[in-house]
Amino acid sequence: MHWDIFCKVIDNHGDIGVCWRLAADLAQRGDTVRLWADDLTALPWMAPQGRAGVTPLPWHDDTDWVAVIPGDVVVEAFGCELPAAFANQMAQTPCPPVWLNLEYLTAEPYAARNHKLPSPVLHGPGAGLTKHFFYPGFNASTGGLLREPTLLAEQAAFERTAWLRQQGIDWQGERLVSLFCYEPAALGAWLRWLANDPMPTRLLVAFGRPQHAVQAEINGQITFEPRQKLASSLSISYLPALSQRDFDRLLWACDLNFVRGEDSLVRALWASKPLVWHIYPQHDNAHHTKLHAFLDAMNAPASLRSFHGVWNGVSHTPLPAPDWADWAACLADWRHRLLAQNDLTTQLLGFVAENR
Ligand code: TRH
Repeated sequence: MHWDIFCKVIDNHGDIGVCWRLAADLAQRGDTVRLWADDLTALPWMAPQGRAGVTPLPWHDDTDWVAVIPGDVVVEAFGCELPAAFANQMAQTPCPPVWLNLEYLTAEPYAARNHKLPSPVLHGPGAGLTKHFFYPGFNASTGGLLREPTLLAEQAAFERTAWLRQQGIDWQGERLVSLFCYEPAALGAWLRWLANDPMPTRLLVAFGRPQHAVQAEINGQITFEPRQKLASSLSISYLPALSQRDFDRLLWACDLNFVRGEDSLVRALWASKPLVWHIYPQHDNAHHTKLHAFLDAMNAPASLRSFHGVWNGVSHTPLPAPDWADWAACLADWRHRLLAQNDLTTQLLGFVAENR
């Protein structure tokens, strides 16, 4: 089948990150995809090799949509509105494409309630067609999570020492912690905790906002006591922008992953290591409810819940110490349950097959 996926980049890398993964997964399964995005600048580092079967295309206001014949399936990602001329083209096609609105990931109950709901288009562009909402999610009543058919085998064959060497990381067997976050209020407290822990840690800091946040803490605000312990307990490596493929491997290599947004969270779930999620903040604090729903779905133990509360600025108590064993058991158990549900791409393909 031929797919058209439309993506508007709001900020950060999650919108294009999710769309690219979906497009690449569809292509791996034999379909072809045109990925229309208003900002393609992340793809050269995120997917430097590209993917046979996926054609990234710029989505401009002045694109001549009348010249574009719609594919079999059209996905508008995260409620981005299709170009009016393209939607009208869809309505005029003798056998109109399946039209899907792929929503943001949440563990809140409305995802299951609204999953696959039809939305007839009564007027305006695309009038006469019906689009359907497709909700990714964490239980069998939702569309599931992206998980490529080859992911588990690649993970099983992964060799951490060799990969770290390839990245130029001089690993001496110390604990590895990845950091991909916005600007968490508790970052200073976490760096101090690591610096003062007797077990040596290497913090692998993702490029961009996490690096600026760490540098702001280190330069300006925190003092590590005693000084020697900084040298012996905490070392920091600043990473370049990795491809999505290597970003996955970073998560597999670490003993604890700090992730954010949507796509890195899902990848950290598959990595099956303890994780801490920095949720994308919303102005009205709607992310607080979303965070609690996520922790409930995970069956998070008390220490993981309170760590998340402080990390996300929802509570203002001191940052608790990680409970490594409890967190690892919780994540391993959740991954096991999540693997029992069909992945998002399989579910999308099933839905399209039923609705064409
Ligand atoms: O960048 P994000 O914060 O994206 C966010 C969320 O998607 C949020 O829900 C959305 O509303 C907002 O964008 C607009 O986090 P996320 O979702 O994890 O996306 C990061 C992507 O970048 C993911 O696909 C992994 C990829 N990545 C790499 O490929 N290499 C890297 O080195 C890093 C750090 C990330």
